[in-house]
Amino acid sequence: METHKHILAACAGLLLAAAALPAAAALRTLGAVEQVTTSRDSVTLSTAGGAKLRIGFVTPDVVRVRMNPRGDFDRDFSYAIEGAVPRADAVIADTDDQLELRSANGSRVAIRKRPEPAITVYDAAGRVVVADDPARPTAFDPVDGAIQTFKRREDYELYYGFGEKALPISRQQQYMAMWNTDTPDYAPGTDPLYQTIPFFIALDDGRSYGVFFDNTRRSWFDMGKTDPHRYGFGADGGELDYYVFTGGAERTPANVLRDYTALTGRGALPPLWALGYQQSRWSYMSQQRVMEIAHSFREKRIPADVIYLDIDHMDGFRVFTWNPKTFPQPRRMLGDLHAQGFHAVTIVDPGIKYDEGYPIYRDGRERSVYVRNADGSELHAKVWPGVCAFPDFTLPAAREWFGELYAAALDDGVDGFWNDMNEPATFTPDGFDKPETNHGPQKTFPLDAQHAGDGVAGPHARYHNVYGMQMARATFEGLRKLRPGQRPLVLTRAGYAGVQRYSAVWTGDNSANWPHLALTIPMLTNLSVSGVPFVGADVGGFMGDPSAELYTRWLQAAALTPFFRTHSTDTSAPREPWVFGAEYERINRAAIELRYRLLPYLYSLFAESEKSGLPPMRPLWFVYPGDAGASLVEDQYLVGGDLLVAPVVREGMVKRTVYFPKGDAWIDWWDATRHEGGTRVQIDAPLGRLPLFVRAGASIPTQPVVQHTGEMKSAPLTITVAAGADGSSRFFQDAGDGYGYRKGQSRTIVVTQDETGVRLDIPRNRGWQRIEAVEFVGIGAAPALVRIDGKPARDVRFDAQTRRLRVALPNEGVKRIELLR
Ligand code: MIG
Repeated sequence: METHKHILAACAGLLLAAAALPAAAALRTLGAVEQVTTSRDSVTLSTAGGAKLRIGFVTPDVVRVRMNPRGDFDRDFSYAIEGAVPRADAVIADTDDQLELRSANGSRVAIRKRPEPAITVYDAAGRVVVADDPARPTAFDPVDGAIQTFKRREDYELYYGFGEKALPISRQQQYMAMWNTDTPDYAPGTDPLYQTIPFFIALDDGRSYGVFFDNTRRSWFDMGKTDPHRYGFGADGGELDYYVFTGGAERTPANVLRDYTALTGRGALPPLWALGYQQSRWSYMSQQRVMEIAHSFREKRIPADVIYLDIDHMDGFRVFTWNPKTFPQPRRMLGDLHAQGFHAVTIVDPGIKYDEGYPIYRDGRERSVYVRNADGSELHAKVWPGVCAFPDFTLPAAREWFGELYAAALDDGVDGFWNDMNEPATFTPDGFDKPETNHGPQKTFPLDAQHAGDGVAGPHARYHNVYGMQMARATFEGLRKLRPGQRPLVLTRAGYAGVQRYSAVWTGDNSANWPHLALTIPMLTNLSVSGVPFVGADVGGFMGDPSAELYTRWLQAAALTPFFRTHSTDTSAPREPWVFGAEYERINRAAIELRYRLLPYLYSLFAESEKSGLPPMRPLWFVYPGDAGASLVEDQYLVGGDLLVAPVVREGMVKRTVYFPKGDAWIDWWDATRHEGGTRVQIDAPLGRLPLFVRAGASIPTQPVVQHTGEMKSAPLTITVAAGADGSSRFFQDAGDGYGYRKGQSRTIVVTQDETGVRLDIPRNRGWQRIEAVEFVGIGAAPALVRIDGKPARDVRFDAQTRRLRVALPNEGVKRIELLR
């Protein structure tokens, strides 16, 4: 905190005395470049002030800049990046005042040598991507090690990403901190929250670039708040190590995200069941209650796949135990759940009860896996079980040890795991007599606690932000080893850049009010474009009790978000989809059914995401960067490229305005009305309706309602074709779990639409969901004749009310369907 104020004060000082650094500032600049060493891919510079810089290409579209004020570089290691950072050759020119690096595709970096180093990155067309602000040269604090850099800012440039922020969709003119924090009941605007993802995508005039500041200490971004003409970032210490993603020749956000996730990893395809509806609360207090809930879902025919067991399933909150009184037969309970098509997820916190009678605690101590105080003693802090010790997840042996602890739970039949409290969060110690604030320093480990740092031991200040991610990693890697044939479901509250390699993320302790519902869209879309595809918010709002209307609207809004779970706090009223009365129950069921009808599409998007890094949930600007009308839309989202969702997020509203992005036309899912791109239209949204639109030209797989994903295998698919434009779509099918899909055990179906109908390319079916029909939505009237591979189709139905034309396929060998007027 101190350092921050310090740097900000220095900046404010700079504003007053623009000519030179004021004497009051403890910040020092680097000084002129004195020595240059070049290699095939980078330049290494020494400055008059004793700093070292290295600038080079990672790929022809990605630049890496490193600066260490202390004259030498740290170990080149990153928790965000798996393996070594790639390097790409550059053509380097060194003249008297300037250096220039040019990549294979023409992107360039120019480095001015005097009076201070100033770096400008250009795209292949010669346009400036990122430029150091010469008025605010890169600087450091020689006393405490803080570092910072400022870039010039264009007036209309917008910034997205930054992981998990309770802020409006674009973060221009915002100041944001990065320090993983347990912030229950956070108000919109609260910063920081649980996750640290120091990456953003900029958008100006239809062109994008990205910046990733890879520093695990407390860091900050000032995106033009102090001065609209510049933005900057810095950290309390460490290196100034950052990447500039130029976005390639097209300068698209998709290219930026592809390159960022090529570096930091991509979320793997989850097991199909994890995309079903999930029901949670803190806590279902007994085995019997859990079974009652499961039965109710099946009896009321509300589809669901997963039930969560929060902290009360444990014996005195000791992780990896069961409460013998309330959960006396966990195996039987889990077996019964499985028999009904449910999967179960249990919570696992990092705190291990300091209790000599608890074998896991003793084992951990004997193996020296716990975090230590500065004096070398075992760190103890209070959390749910009382005083606890905490595995040091930056120690490989601790990760391995912790990962193996999941064996017993898996053997019992638990299917997935939920890592909470891993910011890490702690309770205030006994006798604490200061005000308890959301960001109080007592809420985590002391900054000088000792971590192994995967070979570079260091204080908590350095490793705090990766603690949660490394816990999720321990869980993920443990599960992969223990059940190599199954895809893990891990859910984590805290994380750092790259967390997507291990886990889904939920947005923590949100609240049961309308502003929080509205906030889910900017929060989840920004997390998505921060490289994390599997994201969700507690449906209904964790803290407090939603009205029936709020819960229903929330369920609808969340029905097509990647991670779809109702969850609530311990003191909240029951919150299952049926508790608000018959009318709401009917509407809530329909919202969940919609999810299941579209699940084959959603699943396919996850398969695509593993390959491309593109998230299933997308903000409008990301898909339509050239449409200025789309850039600040934060009450709508896209699912993949083909579905546009416009939930009602305000109380009492039964109509809402929907913006249709330019360049495509959109067909109303419910009544097939066509809307042209670039228009803003009032849409009816009675309580029972989620405004939903499909892009003309797109084809998406849909299925009949199933009660859980286990029923999908025998559920035949319908390809829903949004008529009115040419287009080609593809979707993916496989076994729904395991890794066969990485060895070719999957198929990709391609549907191509033109003026006369569709062409189908359906590879041989090796046990996947059968395709039984093609349904055209958005055609004005029934065609005079429908032909399948040249012959009149036998089974054709036109529903005049929904304007859907359904054509049954005699078999999967069909190649072409023609609609003749
Ligand atoms: O101190 O496990 O965000 O989802 O229900 C609260 C109890 C601890 C915080 C999580 C919440 C969970 C709760 N946990």
